[in-house]
Amino acid sequence: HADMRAVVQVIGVASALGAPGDGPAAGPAALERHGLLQRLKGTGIGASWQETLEPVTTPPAGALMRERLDAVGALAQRVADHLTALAPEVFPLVIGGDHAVGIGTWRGVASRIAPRGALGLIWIDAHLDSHTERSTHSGNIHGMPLAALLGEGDAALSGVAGPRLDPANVVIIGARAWEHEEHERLTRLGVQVFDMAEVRERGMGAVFCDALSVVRERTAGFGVSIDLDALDAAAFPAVTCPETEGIAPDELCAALLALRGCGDFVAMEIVEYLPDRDPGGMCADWVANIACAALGPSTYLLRAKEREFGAHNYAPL
Ligand code: HAR
Ligand code: MN
Ligand code: MN
Ligand code: MN
Repeated sequence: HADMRAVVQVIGVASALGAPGDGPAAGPAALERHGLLQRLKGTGIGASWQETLEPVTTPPAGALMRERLDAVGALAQRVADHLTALAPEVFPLVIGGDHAVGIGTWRGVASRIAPRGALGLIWIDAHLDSHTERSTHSGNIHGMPLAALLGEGDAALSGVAGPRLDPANVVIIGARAWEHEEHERLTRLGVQVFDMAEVRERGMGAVFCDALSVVRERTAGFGVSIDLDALDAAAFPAVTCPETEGIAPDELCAALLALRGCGDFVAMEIVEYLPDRDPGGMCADWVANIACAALGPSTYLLRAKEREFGAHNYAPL
């Protein structure tokens, strides 16, 4: 496939089922209004926004864990089914919603590529998202999606159709806030964590390069899940759980450019955008920069288009 990203399809998931407030549900519509699709097209790739999915049921505030797990599981199944049904040449870009939507995204993407092999996943996040309903301190399900994808915890989440991720094919980048139970789970399973201290010490570029090697080695394809709270809260405040001392937005964009050359990069997800905390749209601009850095045309394709149309007509970022 010479130009797989010719057919990026944006899929919004307007859900806050996993978050403590309902703010993240407004993320897809706000980013759409702010011109995310136009920015993607401006890089020279083909892109469309066909769909924004919504929760099947929304339990009332203060609902029991059982009811909330079932609602998140039902939505995840719907997202997974939607992705599984996409034409093979489509590259999905899922826009959350809180990070619990990732359960559906990555089970669906793993199902798509299952005939060819296993899925690798880079999880960029300030948090580890590896609690179960038994170990959680907050009760918020957006703290559980990675555990569920690895097959741990309540069957409503871990039993969503599609292959479980193999811990050997998963890495986390940017973590700096976690509870001991989730760290112990990842250590037991053998998931590699490039925490924020390591990013600071070695640089985002070097860490991202190592992460790519891990998720590409034994797999047929890999995805990238970006929780925007991985970014430094001072530069990017528009998230539910802001954490200081994070990745600089331009530093993330620079690293993501490496994805343009990866023919086995099969899907991306950007979650936890909170429009309430972005009155000027500064963070929405960063979300577009992030998507364009990762999904813009490969340098090879850009050079070909420059030869055809002239360099000034193509702005890769
Ligand atoms: N570990 C904390 C909890 O379980 C914080 C989880 C925050 N999760 C997200 N997505 N915002 O990463 O509540
Ligand atoms: Mn997070
Ligand atoms: Mn997360
Ligand atoms: Mn959050």
